[in-house]
Amino acid sequence: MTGHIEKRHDEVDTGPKHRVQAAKAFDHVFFGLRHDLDAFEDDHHDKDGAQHQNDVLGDQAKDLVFGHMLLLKLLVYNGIHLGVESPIFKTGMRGMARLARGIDPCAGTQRGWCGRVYGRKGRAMKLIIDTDPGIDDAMAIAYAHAAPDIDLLGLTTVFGNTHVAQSSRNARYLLNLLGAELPVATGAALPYGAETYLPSAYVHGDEGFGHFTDVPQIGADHHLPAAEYLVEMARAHRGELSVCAIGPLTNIADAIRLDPEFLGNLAQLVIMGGAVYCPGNITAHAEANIYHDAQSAAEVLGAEGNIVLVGLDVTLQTLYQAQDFAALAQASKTTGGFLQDISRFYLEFYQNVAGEEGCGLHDSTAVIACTHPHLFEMVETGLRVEVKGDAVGATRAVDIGAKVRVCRGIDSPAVVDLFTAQVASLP
Ligand SMILES: [Ca+2]
Repeated sequence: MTGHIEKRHDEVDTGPKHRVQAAKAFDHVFFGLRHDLDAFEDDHHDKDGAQHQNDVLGDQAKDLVFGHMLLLKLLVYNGIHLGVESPIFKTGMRGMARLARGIDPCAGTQRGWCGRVYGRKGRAMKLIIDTDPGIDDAMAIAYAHAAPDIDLLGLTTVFGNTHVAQSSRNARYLLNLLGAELPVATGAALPYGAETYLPSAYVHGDEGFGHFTDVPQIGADHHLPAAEYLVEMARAHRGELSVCAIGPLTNIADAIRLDPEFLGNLAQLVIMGGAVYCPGNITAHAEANIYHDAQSAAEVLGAEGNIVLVGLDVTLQTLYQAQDFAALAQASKTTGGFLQDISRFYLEFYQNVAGEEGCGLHDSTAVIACTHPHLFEMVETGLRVEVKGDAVGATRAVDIGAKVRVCRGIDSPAVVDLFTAQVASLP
């Protein structure tokens, strides 16, 4: 086939007959590829329908797609010469354009030839993000929306970077910007047992989105409170739903308080929080998400379940710099442009307080850990969360209690590249 295509290129002729032939050749290979990928997918599902690990399937599928890319590249190259017009051809072209820019050609493809295998949403990981948007939350949500291996089902909001009402308003605004019609269920306004809460406005701005403070109210919240929504969704998608918590853990603890089976019903709970083998960021001992509701964190991390902790041990190794945001805004005018705008405040904070040229991709790293655990080195350990005293919010490895997988190492260039590739594919 390859030789045939190369020969076609040698005989290049822009007449209508050749255009039709080239379009047919392209469609022929395209449908052949689709057939192969379908067979591949079917072969990689257990007889009982259980899905293999997404990361394994994703990597193998990606290899397969890349194997076909050489052939497709020749077709596309010839198609350009011949002026082929075909909707399928154009879908392939977008993938090729991404490849030419060094970006995963499947990035953001939800339908179409490579999305079919690498991102068919029906078989992608079902995910709910519990969030307090928040600048790096906005980045993480944009990533989850873009990633073809994630089926984002909804958001639950919590106090944290801002008050919970603003978390929900910001979440709805962001989803509207992304063109994602998803439920937003509002959760806890206060840490467990607390009567007041004061957000750290110096990190994420007065209302969560940096200098952008007149965020419009768009849409309405889901009728269920966050914890009830989480419990219902975990029951409805028993064993299939992942939850990624990227704010204080109050909603997650509330869900466990409502339904002791909640964690057991989840495929996994991935938490951005903690600093097990490194210093904290809000105090010398504590990471902010854990610190803001240490009691809830202690209950969640002490419970039996499939829990992954993505803390400062790894997230501070994934710095995202001003030039990264600029490149993102260049590739993705609406989403990348928005993230660049709101990140200015965040980058100033990192510069002024930490002396860092760039911000940690905290929340996005946790979302990436849901689908790409092979990019992390994890240790299994019990955890104790200090709930009072000077070290409140500290997360310490202990030999007793329920086991949590703590991320201790990370392939940070791969995580940063993945984030960029997916978000850059958005409008
Ligand atoms: Ca957050």
